[in-house]
Amino acid sequence: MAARIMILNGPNLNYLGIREPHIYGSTTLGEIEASCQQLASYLGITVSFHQSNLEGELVNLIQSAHGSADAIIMNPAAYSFTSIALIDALKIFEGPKIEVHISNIHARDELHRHSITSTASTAVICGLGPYGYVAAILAAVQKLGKLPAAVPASLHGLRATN
Ligand code: CA2
Repeated sequence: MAARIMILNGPNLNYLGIREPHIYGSTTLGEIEASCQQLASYLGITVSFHQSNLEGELVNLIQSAHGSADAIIMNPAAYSFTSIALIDALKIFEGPKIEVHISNIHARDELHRHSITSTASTAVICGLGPYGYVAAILAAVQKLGKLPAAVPASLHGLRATN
């Protein structure tokens, strides 16, 4: 069965490419989704892509991933720094959970530096801009062991268990 990835985006990310391009770049969320869908068809996987400004809606989506997605990729945006509800929901999901930030949160101000949701994530990717979503898809599909055999061996990883 093809790998199914759910990609979640938190509050205000619908303004990507429209406001504050000096911090978050000029790529829109629609363009990020298009690049994720393009990679998904290349890899033979499915991607469902969502954005919500509401914490409870993100919790509902994570809960709905049970049985409908094999991995979750999430940019929780501002909820990264506040949301116990997202942590609890993520902990219940058993598959790979990859947190993505467009900016390098470690190089940001005190308010934007300490992600608490990352404690419930398998891995964190930050500072790569929109390419972080591409890297996260590759990593999630590799972790699921569902990369096509035809991709270069290096993308499969050095050990089957890593
Ligand atoms: O770098 C990221 O992806 C962030 O998750 C973005 C969050 C920020 O709170 C995190 O520290 C890092 C902010 C998302 C708000 O998105 C906007 C997009 C355009 C203009 C204004 C806000």
